[in-house]
Amino acid sequence: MQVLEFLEKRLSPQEFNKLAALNNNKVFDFVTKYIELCNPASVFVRTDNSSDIEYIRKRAIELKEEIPLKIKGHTVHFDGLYDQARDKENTKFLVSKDLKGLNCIEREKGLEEIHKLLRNIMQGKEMYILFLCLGPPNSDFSIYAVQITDSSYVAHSEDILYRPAYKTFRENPKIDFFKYVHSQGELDNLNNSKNIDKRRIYIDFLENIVYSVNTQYAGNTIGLKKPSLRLAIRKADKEGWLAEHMFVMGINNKGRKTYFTGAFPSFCGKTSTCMVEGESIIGDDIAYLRKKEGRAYAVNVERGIFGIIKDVSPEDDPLIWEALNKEGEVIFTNLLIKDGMPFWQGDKRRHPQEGRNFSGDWFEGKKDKQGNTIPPSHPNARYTIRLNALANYDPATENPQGVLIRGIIYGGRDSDTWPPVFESLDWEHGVVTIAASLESETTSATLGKTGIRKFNLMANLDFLSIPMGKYIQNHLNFAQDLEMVPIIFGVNYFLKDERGNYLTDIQDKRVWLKWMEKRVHKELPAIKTPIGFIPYYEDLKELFQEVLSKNFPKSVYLDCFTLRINQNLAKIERIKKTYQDLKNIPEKVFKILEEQRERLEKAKRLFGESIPPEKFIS
Ligand code: SPV
Ligand code: MN
Repeated sequence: MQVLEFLEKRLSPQEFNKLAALNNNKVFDFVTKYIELCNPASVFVRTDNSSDIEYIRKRAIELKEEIPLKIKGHTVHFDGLYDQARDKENTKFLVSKDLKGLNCIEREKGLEEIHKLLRNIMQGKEMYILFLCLGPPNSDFSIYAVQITDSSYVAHSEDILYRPAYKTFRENPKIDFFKYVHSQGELDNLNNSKNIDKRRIYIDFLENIVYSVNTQYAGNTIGLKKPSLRLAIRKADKEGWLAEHMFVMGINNKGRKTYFTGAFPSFCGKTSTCMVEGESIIGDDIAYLRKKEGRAYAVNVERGIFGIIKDVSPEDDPLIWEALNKEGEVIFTNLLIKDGMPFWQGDKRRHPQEGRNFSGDWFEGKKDKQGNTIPPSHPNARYTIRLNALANYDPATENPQGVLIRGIIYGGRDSDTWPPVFESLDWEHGVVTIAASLESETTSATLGKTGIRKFNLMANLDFLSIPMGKYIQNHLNFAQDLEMVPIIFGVNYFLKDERGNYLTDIQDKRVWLKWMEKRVHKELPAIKTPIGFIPYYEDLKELFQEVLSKNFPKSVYLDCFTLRINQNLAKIERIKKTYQDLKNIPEKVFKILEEQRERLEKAKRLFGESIPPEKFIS
């Protein structure tokens, strides 16, 4: 057997035996191909054993991919100055026929390019091979994966974020799996990917492989994170389930726990929602949803969090703060380090004037080559922790059956249109006017102008790997044979008054969550408006008192929930235009948008452009 002979020659006896024990030809072929091509000096095969996991942690420090910090178990990793986020432009699907609306490259051409970049790229380096699982092990939700990488930081992060699966591979020699090949490429004197101009993330559906080269940022490199979401959306489309950019959380009410998922574009409060005090967290980023016996269930694909650290403070995020300040495994990325302590934007502490950050040695006023001031900590700086480091971790995360989903929340950054919380009229209305109409305003954390509204259906646009019409149709279909249909809600934490002041506080989301939980159980009435159901003042007043011990003035309620007709009409026009420009959008999308437009126009004729909730009480 040629492949095994090759592997025996290239690997040490110990590593070869680990691989050979899998008895899996698909694994042998895959790793052989990329050992031959990338040509590493050595290969390490990670089993589920703690000594193997420890080896990767140790290598990350030896190779200076991570620097140990003062608190035991804490390290920091820096990505290069120009490698601080997902590279959308260079993330492409390898296809034989262009998929309209998606960033594509002709498959043969893309494969040739990426294989050329990979040739000898690991010369002198160690290759790590990991066997992992997306979702809880031994679950019908789960997808298995093999990651090849030359970065010990990537391998270490994947251990924090995903469940190990070497044992499952060994027990199932015919196991099917997603495949990932990553290389940081040549490194500069700061240990950062040097050839950023040749940064590529190429996705090949035909083989279920994602290639990632000349980059270190986790959103580009960690195969099981966003690369896998793109492969999973495709698989879900074929098999009739949903792969979503969603958190999963339990909302508590006197001993009752009700599970919700929630989709928000980046920087819109997704992680901070599922981590609020008093509730429980299953996951903060990616969920798989399946139907079983007429009900919708979800699992978290991950077992850890790669969360934005900006604005994490003891007052606003006490649970994250606690997890980030105690002993235990934490990888901080792209913030400021001084005397072994991390500092970040919005941590509400006095900052040192100098230290080490993602630009190397940093000092106040340091500028990049373009003359822009380099901040001490990047707006997209992050922390990586295990979910079970959080006080509100929900052990149901590991349930292979998933959790029963009763509500789905969508939210974006919206200064003037949606109220802080509302409920769709029914599933299809929610899919079309909330999920598929999701927009978010740009922030200073992304390149370009701020305050520009960007369309982002289901907060999943960046990861869509099938045509948009098909994706929406799958959502419309999902509830068809459900007996217990989850209720779709919209939230907006960013609504402003006419003077530009936020109308709600950061903690108010805790009240919106409780309102949604009670609505799912039909315990509260609501006011029917043209865009959906909104809360009664009295109910919110009581909940504000109960949850936050806070008075909720009627004037604030009116500012928040007065229906802004013109803004809602303008939104429908924008969304209609977006979909009209695309092919094969289900007719139902236009029909439901049109019905909503008519309801809004009628209300405008009766009550004007700005309609307080009481006008809708019949
Ligand atoms: C996001 O941007 O949605 C993230 C971080 O969760 S990344 O891994 O970059 O996708
Ligand atoms: Mn995400």
